[in-house]
Amino acid sequence: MDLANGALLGLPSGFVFVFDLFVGLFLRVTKMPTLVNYSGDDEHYKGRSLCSLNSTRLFSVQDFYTQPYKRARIHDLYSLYSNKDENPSIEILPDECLYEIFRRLSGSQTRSISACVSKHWLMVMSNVRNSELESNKVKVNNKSLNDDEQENDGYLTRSLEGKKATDNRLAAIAVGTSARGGLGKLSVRGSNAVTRIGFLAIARSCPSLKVLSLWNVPLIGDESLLEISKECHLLESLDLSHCPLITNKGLASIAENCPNLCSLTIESCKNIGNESLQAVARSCLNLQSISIKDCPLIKDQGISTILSSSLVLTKVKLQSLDITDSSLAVIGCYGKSISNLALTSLRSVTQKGFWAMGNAKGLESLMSLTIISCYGVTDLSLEAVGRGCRVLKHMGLKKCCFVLDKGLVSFTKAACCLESLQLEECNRITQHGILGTLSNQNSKLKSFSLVKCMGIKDLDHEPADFSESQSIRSLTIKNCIGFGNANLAMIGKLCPHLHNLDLTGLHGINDTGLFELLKTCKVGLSKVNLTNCINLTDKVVMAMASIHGGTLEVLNLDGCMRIGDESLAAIAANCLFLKDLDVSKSCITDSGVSCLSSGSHMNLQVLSLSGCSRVSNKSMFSFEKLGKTLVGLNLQGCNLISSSVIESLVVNLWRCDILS
Ligand SMILES: *[C@@H]1O[C@H](CO)[C@@H](O)[C@H](O)[C@H]1NC(C)=O
Ligand SMILES: *[C@@H]1O[C@H](CO)[C@@H](O)[C@H](O)[C@H]1NC(C)=O
Ligand SMILES: *[C@@H]1O[C@H](CO)[C@@H](O)[C@H](O)[C@H]1NC(C)=O
Ligand SMILES: *[C@@H]1O[C@H](CO)[C@@H](O)[C@H](O)[C@H]1NC(C)=O
Ligand SMILES: *[C@@H]1O[C@H](CO)[C@@H](O)[C@H](O)[C@H]1NC(C)=O
Ligand SMILES: *[C@@H]1O[C@H](CO)[C@@H](O)[C@H](O)[C@H]1NC(C)=O
Ligand SMILES: *[C@@H]1O[C@H](CO)[C@@H](O)[C@H](O)[C@H]1NC(C)=O
Ligand SMILES: CC(=O)N[C@H]1CO[C@H](CO)[C@@H](O)[C@@H]1O
Repeated sequence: MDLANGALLGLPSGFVFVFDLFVGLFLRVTKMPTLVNYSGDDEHYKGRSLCSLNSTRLFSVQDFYTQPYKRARIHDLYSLYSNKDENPSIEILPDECLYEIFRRLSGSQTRSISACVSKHWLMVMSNVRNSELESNKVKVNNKSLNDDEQENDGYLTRSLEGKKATDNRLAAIAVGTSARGGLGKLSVRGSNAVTRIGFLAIARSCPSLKVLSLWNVPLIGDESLLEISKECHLLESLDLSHCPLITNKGLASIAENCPNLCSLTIESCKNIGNESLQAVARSCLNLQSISIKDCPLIKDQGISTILSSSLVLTKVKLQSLDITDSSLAVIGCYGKSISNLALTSLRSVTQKGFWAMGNAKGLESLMSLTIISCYGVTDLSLEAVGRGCRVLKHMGLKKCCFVLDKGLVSFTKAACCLESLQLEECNRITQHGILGTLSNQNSKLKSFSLVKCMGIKDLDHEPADFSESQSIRSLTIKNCIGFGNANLAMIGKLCPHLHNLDLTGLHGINDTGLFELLKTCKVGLSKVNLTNCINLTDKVVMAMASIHGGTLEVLNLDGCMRIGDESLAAIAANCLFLKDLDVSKSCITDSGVSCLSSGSHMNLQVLSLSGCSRVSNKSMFSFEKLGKTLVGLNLQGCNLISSSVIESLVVNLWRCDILS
């Protein structure tokens, strides 16, 4: 058809599709057959009111609609449009009219194309509700939505960040996604430009929106949330961070209109207070996850209401809030459904609060508890928490400086289901606390981790009375500067069933201590991380290779600067199951790499040699041999390997990811 094909007529393509659209609209409105099928009969516009017309502005269009419809007319129109002196006539249509026209467009592609015509059209188009699209009316809405979801296997997602986040973009997203099952997830980050207009578009076009996340959008206020709440009743997750203009009004309106809300995150929103949480508590009976951080107006009343009224709440995170002991008591009484709880920097909560939380014994589903920077955690309150949380499996304590050894040991005795315990920067915990924790025979503890606990010193004598742990499989002692050889040897005796060992950054241990541990392990070690254990030498690595070579799968010796070629030779000879080896910043040379490559039974998949300044391009042949199994090779900072060698490796080892 020549009319639709502007190229044939030598017309600018922009003009043609506007025109095309316009003709299409006309036909649609007048219910005429398509132009291709034009029968030649004159038909008249039946005078159906398009919208509330502004007669002065609409005159010429009315005129056009009521004219006999003939090919000649259309050619007149061409000349009309192509006359540059006049405004394109279609622009004289009032928004209401465009709106009516746009909602009759069939097909998402047509709508998207029309939205590209101008900002003005885009804005009008984006305000057409999905439910108002003529082409959608035939479908049963909820059925088709569900089908689309399944097709997409998740949400249709759009993220806008920084300068890219504007109202026009939002409007374009609104139009572009409306037909594809609808936008499911929208996130806007760090924008000063988006306003209510953009959210109005999203709200109208995306009734299926389920996840909305707004971070650092300082100009967004309640109006935007009001628009969303009016249309997007399926919203399930709302995440607001650094949105200072949003107040209780906006959040309450979401709460009242979006009964499916199951996840709410509020961070650094200084105008959101306890009233909106009360609204959430009243209306959002499906709320399963709540995270609130650094909101000065949210106080005990808000937290208590929400925690005491929800029956399905499973995840709770509270950080830097001005709440007191009473909130914790409420959590302890009513938090029956909570399985994950994280409490951070609650400065006004005292020992009484944590004690009450445990003693109330209501936290009957709590599996995972993390407490960071809370001075209220003391020996007394920690033990109460251990007794109160009967099914607790994972516990993390960080920067809780009032917990002593006694409290730690009685907590682990009381929390009889505990499987993993992580302590970080708890500086009053000493070596005695560790031994007490590990030598508890009834414990189910599988994994124990100590990071930067500065109170730990080396044992001066071995305790006379201890019992082996039957359960411990994983042990991490990381960056504890005082931890020494005697501790390590003792741990070996206490934990004979270790599989995984991480001793990152222990400068206080050397071959002597590690060798003791290696000897006492009854089952083979499979993952060993000795990153930055600077005093270890080849001797202990050779011992490890011969004792644990049959089980070792991952070995990290990054930064063990005394380790060299002898270690690699022992590894090549003994560690047949090793998959991942890191000897970065060690003093290995080409001959070590060559040993590794001739260990023909090895099946190494990842090898890291970053910063090995003595490995040169002589190793090229070895790398090619290793490359038969390698999927990752790190050669960063190997200054003796020239770029031409790297290039040739990249070509020859095309299955392997090479970092250089
Ligand atoms: C013309 O219209 C008739 C009925 O309106 C339709 O069956 C036919 O397929 C159309 N032809 C073309 C070429 O579109
Ligand atoms: C009709 O349009 C004209 C020109 O755009 C405007 O001045 C006038 O207020 C409009 N009238 C109504 C009733 O909207
Ligand atoms: C949605 O679908 C369900 C069954 O699939 C039906 O019972 C319900 O009435 C539908 N709702 C609407 C608004 O069409
Ligand atoms: C580890 O090495 C440093 C210096 O290399 C030394 O001062 C320290 O005594 C060594 N520690 C042990 C336990 O060998
Ligand atoms: C390891 O350090 C201890 C001191 O903790 C020292 O007595 C011992 O000789 C060192 N062993 C080796 C092999 O350097
Ligand atoms: C070993 O520890 C270092 C430092 O904590 C860490 O970056 C690395 O991922 C660990 N490696 C393995 C294999 O666990
Ligand atoms: C090996 O490296 C040296 C410098 O480190 C370079 O001069 C030489 O050309 C390299 N050999 C090959 C084959 O790339
Ligand atoms: C008990 C309590 O703290 N209530 C407060 C809830 O928040 C509003 C302000 O947002 C306060 O006025 C209430 O006192």
